[in-house]
Amino acid sequence: MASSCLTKSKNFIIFNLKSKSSFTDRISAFTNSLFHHRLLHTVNHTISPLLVRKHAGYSRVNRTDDSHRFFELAYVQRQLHSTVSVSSDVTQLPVESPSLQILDFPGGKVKFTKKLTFTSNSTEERVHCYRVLDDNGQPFTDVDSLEISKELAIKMYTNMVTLEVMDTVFYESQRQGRISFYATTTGEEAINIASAAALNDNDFVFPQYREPGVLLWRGFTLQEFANQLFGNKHEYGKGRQMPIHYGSRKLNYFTVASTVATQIPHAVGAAYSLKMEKQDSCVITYFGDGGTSTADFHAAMNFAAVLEVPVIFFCRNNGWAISTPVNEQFRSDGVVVKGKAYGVPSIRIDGNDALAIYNAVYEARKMAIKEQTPVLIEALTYRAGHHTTSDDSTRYRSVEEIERWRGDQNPVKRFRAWIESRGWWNGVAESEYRSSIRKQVAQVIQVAERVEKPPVADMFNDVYDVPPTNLNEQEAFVQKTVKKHRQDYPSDVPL
Ligand SMILES: Cc1ncc(C[n+]2csc(CCOP(=O)(O)OP(=O)(O)O)c2C)c(N)n1
Repeated sequence: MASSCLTKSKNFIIFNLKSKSSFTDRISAFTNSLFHHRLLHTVNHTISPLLVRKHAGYSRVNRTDDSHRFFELAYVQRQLHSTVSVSSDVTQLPVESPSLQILDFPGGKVKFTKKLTFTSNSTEERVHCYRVLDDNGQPFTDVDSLEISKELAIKMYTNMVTLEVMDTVFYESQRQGRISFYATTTGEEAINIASAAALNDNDFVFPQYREPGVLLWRGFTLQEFANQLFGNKHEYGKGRQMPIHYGSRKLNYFTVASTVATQIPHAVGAAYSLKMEKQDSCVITYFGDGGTSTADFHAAMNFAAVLEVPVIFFCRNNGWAISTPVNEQFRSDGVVVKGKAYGVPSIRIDGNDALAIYNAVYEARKMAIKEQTPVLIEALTYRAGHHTTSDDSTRYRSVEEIERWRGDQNPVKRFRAWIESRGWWNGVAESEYRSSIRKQVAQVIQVAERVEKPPVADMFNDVYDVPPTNLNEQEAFVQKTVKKHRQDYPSDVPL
């Protein structure tokens, strides 16, 4: 009986190695027949090396199918062994063992299917967007349970207004030729301020470049912003970077690098160190929809998921990456679905609703720290300003589109409507506050403008402990050239 079954098994294997039909189904049918003959244990010990040997012969013929088939063979082999070891009475086994319906893969169990179906490239219904306030600033859901105090709400609102005013005045100063460059956060004020409000000051921030409001919330002064924009000697980067590349060691805000996405893997590394040190804090990194088209985003998401680090990936999906609209950026349902692919809990939120942002970041932070997990937030918003002062966005999108977002969807107006409906704010407070901030911003510009620039020598220090000779030579050359042509160089830059 045993030898006839062995012959049968050999024939079966040879047949299947030649056959183009589903190998797995045939293996399944074969093992079922073994159960039937009650000789599984005898065959099992003999069949394993046989399967592998036969397979080795096959692999020389067809390398592409090789790994597939090897996996199937090894799998069946393991299943046969485990079945025998589990039960001493094979008559008790069902005809179709459940273990043969499931692939016990190292990454988790997977059910087999007989259907040849590809996963869809799109979802019928897009992932829903969480919101708390409607377009008119009225509750879309239960606001009271969020327990937002009057003090917090006013602080959030006034910071949003400060950001708005700052943007307007600094933008104008660039147009007047007083600073070389600027980028506004127009349309993304709620993202900036409400996300910052939901964090703790000991959480680390790895920004892209459109999040100065997070610094503002943490106490970066208007003067500090202006010093950076004017690149004067009080600026922490010593005038080596373009305007808007803010940073503050004191406020746990890493200096803007503007490389769109390099901050994302850096954030994961920092979160990993927080995990190792068992800190009660997390990391947040901000990036635009354009940033998700880089390899850095994908590598960072995967690392974060596998290492289980407390990092919040905050994607400001503002519809545009300079002149590239999101529908030319990706074919997926935005960014939120990418979280699932990497095994990262994810949510899509209304990026123009301050309360939705606050609540989502607050909960994400709790999850990140308590469960030591990354979280992805996709905030749907709109870049209502030009990309930067080097851009004219009306060249690639309609004025009507911009106006619609500046009007109906304006996050500052929406939040104001809500605090006014609570009786916490009014028109008088509004105009007093705006005019006071406008004066303050004008004042810091005047101060920053008059402060001397960092010396030329600062271009050459802070990198090497002992500068290499070529750098010394370059510095000597610059000094000589500037001295020789003093009239061609700014007088407020000392040597
Ligand atoms: C690595 C890299 N590639 C390209 C650029 C040029 N660049 C600067 S901003 C930008 C668009 C980024 O768009 P997005 O990430 O959506 O952010 P948004 O400006 O819309 O806030 C590009 C391509 C860059 N700075 N760095």
